[in-house]
Amino acid sequence: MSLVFEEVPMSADPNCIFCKIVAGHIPAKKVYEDEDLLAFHDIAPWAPVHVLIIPKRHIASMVDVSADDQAVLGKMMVLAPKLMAELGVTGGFRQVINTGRDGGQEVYHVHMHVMGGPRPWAKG
Ligand code: DGP
Repeated sequence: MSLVFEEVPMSADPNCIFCKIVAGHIPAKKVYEDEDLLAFHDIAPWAPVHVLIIPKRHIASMVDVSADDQAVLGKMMVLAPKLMAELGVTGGFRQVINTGRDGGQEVYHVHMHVMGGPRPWAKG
């Protein structure tokens, strides 16, 4: 007789602020949501329009991504220009992912900063 253990994916970290936003335990100004992604306005914007696009599944940083994450990371890239257009950004935008201490990452849940609006604004 063999025991079969169901694999439980590590999809949320109870200590992660972005997982709490995904779960609705912390409010955020959401601009997009589907089964894989959430996008919301950054609480401390560097640009006139500054949103964060995150995978709902907890991935601590870009050094933790695997081949299984390719589709969701691609969705984040494809969503960015659509969101900027919806938010009225017409002159272009920047996409930034900070990774690790030396990359300036403060929140350890993968997120893409998408920043647009009239310049000048700080490069961040
Ligand atoms: P980074 O340095 O790349 O880890 O950027 C983290 C960003 O997350 C930073 O620009 C501020 C933003 N942020 C941190 N906590 C919250 C929060 O509770 N709500 C929102 N909307 N943004 C947050």
